[in-house]
Parts: sequence; C-alpha cells; structure tokens
Amino acid sequence: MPPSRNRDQNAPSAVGPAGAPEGGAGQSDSRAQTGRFLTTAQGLRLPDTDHSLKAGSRGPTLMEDFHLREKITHFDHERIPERVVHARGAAAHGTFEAYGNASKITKAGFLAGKGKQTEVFCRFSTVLGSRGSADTVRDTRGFAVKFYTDEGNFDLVGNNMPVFFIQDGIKFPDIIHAGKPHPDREIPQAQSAHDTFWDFVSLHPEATHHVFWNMSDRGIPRSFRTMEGFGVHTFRLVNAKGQTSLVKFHWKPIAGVHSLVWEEAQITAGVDPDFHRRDMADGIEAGAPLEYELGVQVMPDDGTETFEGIDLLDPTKLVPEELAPVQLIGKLSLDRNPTNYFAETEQVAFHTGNLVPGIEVTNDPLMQARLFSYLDTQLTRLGGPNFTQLPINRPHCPVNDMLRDGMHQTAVHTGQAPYLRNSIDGGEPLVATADEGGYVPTPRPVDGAVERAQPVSFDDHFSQPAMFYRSLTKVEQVHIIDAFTFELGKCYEKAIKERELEVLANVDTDLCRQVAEGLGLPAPQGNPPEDVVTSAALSQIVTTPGPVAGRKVAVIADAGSDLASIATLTKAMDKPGVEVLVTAPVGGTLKSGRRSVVVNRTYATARSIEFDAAVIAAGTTPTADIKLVVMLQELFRHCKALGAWGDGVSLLDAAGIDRGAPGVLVSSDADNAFSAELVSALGLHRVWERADAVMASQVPPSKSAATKSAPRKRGLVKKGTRRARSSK
Ligand code: HDE
Repeated sequence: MPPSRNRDQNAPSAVGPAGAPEGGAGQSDSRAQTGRFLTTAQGLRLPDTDHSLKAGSRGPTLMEDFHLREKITHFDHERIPERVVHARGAAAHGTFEAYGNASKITKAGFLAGKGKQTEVFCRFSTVLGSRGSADTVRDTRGFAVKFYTDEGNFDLVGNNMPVFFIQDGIKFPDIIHAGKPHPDREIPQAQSAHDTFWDFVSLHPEATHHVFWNMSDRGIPRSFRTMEGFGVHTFRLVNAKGQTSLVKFHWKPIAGVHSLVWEEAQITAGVDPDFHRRDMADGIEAGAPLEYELGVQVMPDDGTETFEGIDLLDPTKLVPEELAPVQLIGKLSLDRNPTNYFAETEQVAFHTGNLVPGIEVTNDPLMQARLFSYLDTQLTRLGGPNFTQLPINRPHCPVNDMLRDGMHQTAVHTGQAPYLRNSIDGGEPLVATADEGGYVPTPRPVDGAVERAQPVSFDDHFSQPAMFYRSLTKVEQVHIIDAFTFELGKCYEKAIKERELEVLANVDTDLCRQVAEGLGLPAPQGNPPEDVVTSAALSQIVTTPGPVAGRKVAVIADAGSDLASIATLTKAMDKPGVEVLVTAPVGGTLKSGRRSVVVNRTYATARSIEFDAAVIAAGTTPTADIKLVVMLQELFRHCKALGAWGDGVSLLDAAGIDRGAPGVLVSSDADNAFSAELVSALGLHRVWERADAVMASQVPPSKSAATKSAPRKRGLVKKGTRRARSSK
C-alpha cells in the first residue's frame, strides 16, 4: 500500500472532472457531465449563451464577459496535433479471451490462462491520410490493440499487412515524407499514386514486398471486420520455465478476408468517406461484434534468429504459414462503440514498449526505433508526460510509478519520498522480483562492432514479393497489375516509372510486361527469382461460402411490388445476419392491402457501394431511372450478386444486365431456394467468374461477352481449395 497522508495533510475532494463525487451512489460514470443546467467550467449556472455581454444592444463587447472569453478560449484549443502517421482512425472496446494453449510458450497471464478475459481497446487506421481523409483509399491499415491486463497494459501495434517498407527505423521519416502529400501544394491527400512515393520505393528495393501488398486487394479492405492483422516483427516469448521462442502474431478475422474492388473504393471515398468507421459502428450497434482469433507462428529460439533461411529480424520478410502454421490462442470480440471520439479514439496512446512479463522484443532494427518513437510522439500530441492518466490510457491494475508532477497531473500522490531507496516512506514502493511479477528481460548476449550496417541476409528483396504474387489467383494478380498501372500512370516523371519497372522486372517478367504495356513504356529485362515456392495462405479468395453476418442486400421495390415475398426474404436473410434494405423510388412506406414495408433507402440516397448484392422484387414497375440503372450496373461491374424474381427481371433488362451472366440469380419466386442461393453468393463475397467480362470495354457487357468468357461455374481458384473462416 502506498504511504497514507500525514495527519496534517488533506488532498482535494475526490470529485470527477464534472464535479460528481468519485464512486458516488447513483452516479454511473463520475467522468461524465453532470446536472441539467448549462454551467461554466467552474460550475456557475448560465442564463444565456447566445448573446455576448455588450454596452448596449448595438455597443461593443465587454472584456468582463468571462463566459464569452472562457467559451471562445476553450474552443480555440479544442484540437490536439493529429498523429503524424495513422491520423485517420476509428476504434472500439472489446474483450479478449485466451484459449489457454499459449501457456506452453508464454507466461503472460492474459494469454496463458484458459478462459481468461481481458478488456481491450482497438483502433484501426489508415497510414497516410489526414484525420479527415477517406476510409477507402489504397493504403496499409493500422490494427492496434491495447490489452488492459492484470500485469499492466500490453499494446500490439500492428498492421493489416505482415511486412513493412523499410528494414531500419531510421528511414521511417523518409518513407513517410515520400508518401505524404507533396510539400509545396499539399496534394495528393491520402494516396500513394504520386511521384515522391514511387521515387522513394523505386530507389529502395527493400520496399518491394510491402508495395506488392499495398497494390494487392489488401490495400483496399472491405471493412475492418474482414481484415487480417499482423504484429509484423518477431517477438520473443518466454514461458514460466524461462524457455523462449520466437513468435509472429496474427489476427484472423472470423468473417474472412475480403476487399473492395478499385472502382468501388474510389466511388466510396467520395460517396461515403466514413465507410469503414460507419460499418464498424453500425455493426456493433446492431449486435454484430467484430471478431478475430489471435494466432502465433512459433519458431525455435536457437540463437540464429533465422527460420528456414528467413531472417526473423528482417521486417520485409514473412514466414509462410505452410512452414510455421498459425496456432490460434484466443479470441477478440469488439462489441462496444466508444462514447466520445476525442476522449477515447483520439487520445488513446499506443506504445510498442508497453510489454508484460512473457513478451519481449527482438533486435529487429525497425522495432528498436519504434520503441523510442511512440512514447516520444505522445508528449507533443497529448501535451505532456501524464497522458497515461487519461481514462482511455489508464492501466486496469495497480499503478505506483513515482513519476511526479508535469503538465496535467491529475493524480494526487501521497508520501514524502518520491525516490528509491528511501527510509521515509517505509522503503516503498518495492521493486518486484520475477516471481512477484517483475518484468525481468531474458538476458541476451550482445556482441559486435559499433557500426551503421545491416546483415547481408537482409539483401534479398525479390524472392518474397515473387512468392506473394505467384501465390495469388489470376483475379488477384490482375488487380495488382491494374494497381501498378494506375499508380505509376499518375506519376509525372518518366524516370521514376522506368526505375520502378526495373524493380518489377526483378519480381515477375509477365507482370512487368503488362504494367509496362499500360504505361506505354518498354519492359526492361530483369532477373526474377525462379523456383519460387508458393503459399496458398496468401490468397484471400475462397471457393466455399463463408459467414455472411453483417452483409447488406438491397431489395428494389415500389408500391406495386410483391410485399409478401419481401417479408419472406427479409426473414430468411435475417437468420444468417444479412440486413435487407428496401430501396424504392421515394421514401416512406410501401402499402398493399393490409401489408406494409418501410422504405430504407431511395434511388436518390442509395449508392451501389453500400450493398453486397441487390435483388428486384416482382411487381416493381420497370424504369429506366438513371440512378437505379447506374446502381445495378455498378453492382454488376463490381462482381456482386444480382437477382430478381417474377417480372422483376424486366428491370435487369432495362439496366442492360444479362440475365444469364454468372451471379445473376433469376427465379419465379423469392422462395427458399432463391434465398439460399443468395446467401451462398454473399458467402463467396464476389462473383469473380464475371471479372474478365466486366473489364471488357462494353459496359454493361453484352450477353455474349459475359457468358463466353465467364462460364457459370464456381471453383475459379485452382491452387488448393480454401474455405472461408467460420466461427468457433
Ligand atoms: Fe508506427 N507510429 N512507426 N508503425 N504505427 C505511430 O505513434 C513509427 C510501424 C502503427 O492507432 C505513431 O501514437 C516509427 C510499423 C500503428 O494510435 C508514431 C516506425 C507498424 C499506429 C509511429 C513505425 C506501425 C502507429 C504516430 C518505424 C506495424 C497507429 C502516432 C521505426 C507493425 C496507432 C502514434 C494508433 C502510429 C512511429 C513503423 C503501426 C509516430 C518511427 C512497422 C497501427 O510514433
């Protein structure tokens, strides 16, 4: 116990920031505002907040108006510096439950105890954009989890990609300066498709692997709930016996890994820049938590810090799951939205140095630089050294830290002797041995000349991008080629494009040729790796339907539609958790006899990007309303399922959608078979069989184009059958 106060001492009364007694009866949260009347920050009730105090109604404002001055002054200081990277983010509270099997490799209580539950706060982010930028830009996503464990906070500050652009943290300011908008005009916002980014990465071949992930579908995730997460670096885990192993952390989404298509991502950035955060908040509110399993790849700590020829200290390399399978050790469920964006999501402070006994760092030079950066950045961002006292950052275990004073100190420390060793405060606080829960790092021998150098094992920059590229399905490969062609096509400097083509030539000749063709430049000769072993786990396309909870289907209807069938379909969709959104020419309620259906969206308010599929109800009046036509054509082009029952098919015809194309479900009734087919199509995420046809120049593709190049079949993916993840 910390020393009690001397008898002559009295601390301020224990009240929250809004005057409520801490822990007072009937007070749900002493941090919330209290009382029903508007007050000043001092608690003075105010009679008027619309008129400043003036000398006469037409006269000048008086200095003595303390309310005006307090209100404006506080407003002037409402903003804090946004994060220098990962400024745009959204977060949720949740719980992590350990399976208990990790006790073999770590003594960390929150991982080792079977069924042990730990509160968490998880913030997702983009890297490059400012706080107000769009969610669906092509970028890496942050996946940062703060575990409030009994042994102190542990932060797993990861990304949705397993590798990073650079091998040494000293280059981080360079890659970020190159990716951020150009310093003269401050454009483009939240994008990598510009000269400085490609200038940097083409001059740093080590960036190639991460660039491939960014250009792949992983760069434009469908939602936070369909992203994988990675700790990126190798960690050293220690069990209760003191045995160590080298580990890479993975988050596996229960909902499967899915992405947007590029045109959809671009439209979404304009139509709904808040797409991802809205999806997460709405889902949680609707009772559909975001769920992930935590997994570890475990490699022996045999002194080499390498595994199967892969340098585990090199953050541009991943360990294929086929070589070290991901063992699942717990489940994360994000099920509570923050109450206040600023207090929680903006003020949360992650730090890679927030570790607990059983989890240690390694010599990865990227990780080492991060260990400095995160604490440092909070001093500017959160205005001083006491940010750990902010409600969202407070540990959920006893803290007796001896860190005194400083800006915004809200604790009232007791005792006379803020130093150790002391004899005045009874020698407390005590330091803890390892047995008492003290963080005692495993001794690591260090031996080497002081030099600015890196090991030669960091030099192979092309084998793994080649492995990644060749492990993907044709559809995914085409997306990468398109992304390179788009991004480099946006560069002005020919020399930069040519230099990046030289990099690509060292990864894959065919890819390089196709990108060069798109840029109208000659394809250089390279030396791509041969005999690359592929890893099926790197592809995200599934061939058997996965979970569909949280998916959205538009039902196109109007006053004349078959309302009974809409009700039946809605019920059938509700079971697997699919939301039906009735979309009609105007808002209100559709009525027929005693039946009525509420309209959720209108042709004017809906846009295709919100829906995973659309079906047209029988009886709906055929229309060539351009808004509906555009919506149906976009859904078709983005390879989403479309359908109609009864004479609803005539609206498909009106939009030029080929009834016989893959993923166009046509039925006489909205019966069980129809809804089952729809659920199955949603579970496959996209109708990739349509991909070739919709990339053709005719939009929408003619019947012959769509059916000829894309026969109606499932099982597009040849390299091993992959099943979408399903709930435990
Ligand atoms: Fe970060 N990074 N980073 N980073 N990072 C920050 O910390 C930094 C790196 C990541 O939701 C900053 O509080 C350096 C890798 C996430 O609040 C800053 C280096 C990975 C977030 C910082 C890296 C990440 C950050 C900015 C190279 C994936 C958002 C504000 C040595 C494994 C956390 C802040 C949130 C945020 C520095 C590299 C992930 C400046 C110097 C690799 C998810 O401290």
